[in-house]
Amino acid sequence: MPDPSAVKAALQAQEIETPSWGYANSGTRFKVFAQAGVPRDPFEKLADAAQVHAVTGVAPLVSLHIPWDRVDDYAALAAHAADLGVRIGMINSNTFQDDDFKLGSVAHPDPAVRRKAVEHLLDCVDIMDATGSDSLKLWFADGTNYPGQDDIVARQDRLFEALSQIYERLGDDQRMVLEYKLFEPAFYTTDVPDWGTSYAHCLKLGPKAKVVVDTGHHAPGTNIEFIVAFLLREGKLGAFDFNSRFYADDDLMVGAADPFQLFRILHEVAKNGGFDRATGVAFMLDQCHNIEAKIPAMIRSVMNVQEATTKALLVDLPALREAQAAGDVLGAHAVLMDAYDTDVRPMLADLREEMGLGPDPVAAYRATGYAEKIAAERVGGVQAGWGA
Ligand code: RM4
Ligand code: MN
Repeated sequence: MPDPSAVKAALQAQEIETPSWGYANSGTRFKVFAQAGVPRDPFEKLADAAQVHAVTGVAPLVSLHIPWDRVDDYAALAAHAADLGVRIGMINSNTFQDDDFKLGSVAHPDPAVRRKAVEHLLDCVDIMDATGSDSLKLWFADGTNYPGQDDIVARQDRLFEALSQIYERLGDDQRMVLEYKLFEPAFYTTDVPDWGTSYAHCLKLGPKAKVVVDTGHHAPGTNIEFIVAFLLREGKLGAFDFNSRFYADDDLMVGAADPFQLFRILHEVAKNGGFDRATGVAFMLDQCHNIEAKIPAMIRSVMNVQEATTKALLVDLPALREAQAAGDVLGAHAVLMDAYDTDVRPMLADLREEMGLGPDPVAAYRATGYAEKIAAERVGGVQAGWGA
C-alpha cells in the first residue's frame, strides 16, 4: 500500500479552485431562488470563498467570471483576496450574454461581432495581468440550432482565427484553456462540442493552450476517464470543471451523482502525474447551488474531491501493474476496488487536525456563525447572480 504520509503530503499540496458564481444566486431557466446573505459584489464573493478555504485548507484559489465579476480596480480585488488568504484563479470569459451574440461570438458570421468577442477576451487577459491570474478559461456558447443555418467549416475557421489572436496576446507565464460542451445553448451544432475539437485547436495553437474537461459536458455513458488519460498522455489536460450531472449540464455538486466516476477520473490523474504541480492541471469546481446553502455546498464539494483524491492516491500501483502484466483481470480490478472501498474519512480528519483545522469542515463552518452574520449584514443592494 502507498505510504500514508506521502498520501497526506500530496493531499496537503492539492489546490481546489472554487467558482465565484457558485456563491451567487443561480437557478434554472424556470426560476432563480434568492438566498439570504448572498454576496452583492466580487469582494463579498471572495470573502465567502475564503471561508471555504479556512475550514478545508485546500481551496485557496477563486475563479472569476467576467463581466459578472467586473470591478473598477482589479489590483485592489487581488489585494483583497490576499488579505483574506486566497488568490485569484482562472479568469472565465463570457461571450454568451450579450444581445450581439445571438448567432455566436468568435464564430459569428459578422466580423464586427467577432471583433467585439475578441475584444472581450483580450480584456480578460488584461484582467489576468492585473490580478496575477495565469489562466484564461474559454467556453463558447457558439453553434447553430438548425441544419443549414451556417457553414460548419467556416465557423471553425473563424473560431481558430479568434483563438490565435488571443494566443498571441498571452504572456510567457499565461495560458488559455479551452472548454468543450456537447450541446446547449446551441441545439444542432456546437462549435467546440467535444474534447477532440478542443484538442485539435489547442495542438495547432501551441503549448500555452490546453483542454478543459467539464465533467457535466458529455453525453450519458461517456468514458470521461479515458479522455483524461489520453489528454494527460499528450500533455494537454489544462483543467477540470468539476460538477455532477444526472441528465444534462446539471451543475450539481461534484461527487454527488457518481462518486465512483470521480474516483476513476482521479485515478487516471494520479497514475499519469496530474497531481504534480508541474503538470499544471487545475482542479476547479464549476457548480451552481440553486436550492442548497452555497458555502456549505462548496465545502462539501471540496471534501468530495478530496475524498476521491485520497482513494485515488491509495491505489496500490505496483500491485495493479503486476496484476495487469499477468493478465489477471479480476486481480487488477480488485486492487482498484480496494482503494475505492477504503473509508478515507478518518485519514482526512487526521490530516485536518495536523493542519490545525477542525476534523469536520462543515461543522467547523457552522460553528463560526458566518452564515448568520452575512444574512444579517448583507441587506440592501443587489444580490449577485447570473444576470441571465
Ligand atoms: C458553462 C460552462 C462554463 C461556465 C458557465 C457558467 O456551461 O460550463 O465553464 O463558466 O457555464
Ligand atoms: Mn464549465
